[in-house]
Amino acid sequence: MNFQKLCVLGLGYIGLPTASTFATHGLQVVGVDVNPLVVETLSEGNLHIHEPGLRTLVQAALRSGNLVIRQEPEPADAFIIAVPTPFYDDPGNLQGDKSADMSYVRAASQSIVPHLRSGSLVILESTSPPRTTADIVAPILEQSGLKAGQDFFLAYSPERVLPGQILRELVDNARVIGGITPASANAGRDLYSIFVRGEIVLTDATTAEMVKLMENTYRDVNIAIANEFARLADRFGVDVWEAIQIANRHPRVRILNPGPGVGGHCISVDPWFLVEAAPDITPLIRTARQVNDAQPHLVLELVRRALSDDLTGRQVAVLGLAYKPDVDDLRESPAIEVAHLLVQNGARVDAFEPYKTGAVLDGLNTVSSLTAALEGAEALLLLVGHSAFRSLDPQDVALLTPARIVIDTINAWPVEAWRAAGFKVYQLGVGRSL
Ligand code: SAJ
Repeated sequence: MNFQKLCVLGLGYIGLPTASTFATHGLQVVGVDVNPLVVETLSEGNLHIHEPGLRTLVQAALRSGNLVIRQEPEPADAFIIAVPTPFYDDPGNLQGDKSADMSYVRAASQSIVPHLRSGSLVILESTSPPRTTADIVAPILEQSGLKAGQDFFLAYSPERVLPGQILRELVDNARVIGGITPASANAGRDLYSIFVRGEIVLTDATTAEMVKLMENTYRDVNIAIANEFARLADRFGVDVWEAIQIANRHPRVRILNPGPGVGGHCISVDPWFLVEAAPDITPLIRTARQVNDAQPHLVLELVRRALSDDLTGRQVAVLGLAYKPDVDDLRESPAIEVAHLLVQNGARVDAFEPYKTGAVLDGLNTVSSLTAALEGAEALLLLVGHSAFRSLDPQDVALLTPARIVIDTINAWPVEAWRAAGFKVYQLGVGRSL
């Protein structure tokens, strides 16, 4: 198939890089966002999100004239839906499960209906529960009078890029394209092969939906077992980090890292799509989510232990608020939850996030420098493995703070060096203070 004009609905972390990349590869692209503020910001060449290299790419796409930003879709040869599928705590669910909000996917599909033509291709990229493409998107698009798979092509293609690496991974990663018919999958391949250099794997739409959810659920469950090992190690006086390192010498064992919890908008969310779709057959996936969600409480208990069971009025320097190392993304961050829990339990928190020094967070005192976090602190709590924190010299830190207690939740700091600098070290998953 030959494509000249493409409409991308949703200009977030995925939609915007995708739209811009197609535009710089010669396609006429209409980038659509329902938020007038996003449309205005982008039209002026500014960005509402942060991703390395994205500003340059968007500006190049706009300058070439191939990318235009609009609030409404237009007729096109292909449409890509990349809108959010957020999750919310379902008050009707007594087990505390979460539910997906598919209203943006529905609304985006609806907005395409008047512009759909015979021979058009529609691709859903938003992470969605199994069968969304066939059971939700197809019936909406068929309100046009055209039949999915017969008159127009319809496929699901998940994004699998890592925040911080989006521009490179968008091009280099293997891409799965699941068509509701084989011809739909082929049409999807023709579109993405305009810029994708990774392997393009074709399958059916529901398999592609499952693949995406399975990838992130697999990771979540594996982090959960690491977190459970940390609890066991703590109880039995074992150093979980040492134990994992030894276990991982086994050729078929690859245990992940325990930590303060699982954050971000993908791994902490996607497993719920499977639980919600089939609650009766997903006890393991649900439990893994609960284990990972409980980690911030374990960190709270560790800090309590380090501060002799009394948090009231104690000043804690919280190092890192992002959901993972060397990104500025605070979404679903367990570090933020830990900081809140400390405050709720009476501690005075100075939180420092080097990648978002200006962040204003409800109920949290954020400071704009490491020095500000350290002065006056009684304990340092390391929550995120940012390179700037990993490379701290404990001798230098000792000069900047009265604190002589450090709590390392991610095994980033060499215990001996910190001890030599006069600190008492507590670690997540280590059954004794050193
Ligand atoms: N984490 C641990 N222990 C580990 C590894 C990670 O506690 O051993 C934590 C991190 O600190 C973080 C969370 O898990 O809070 C998730 O981080 P991540 O780096 O594993 O993944 P994401 O959410 O940044 O990106 C994932 C990727 N999926 C997989 O690696 C299977 C990415 O390829 C997907 O595109 C992305 O989710 C997505 O969009 O779904």
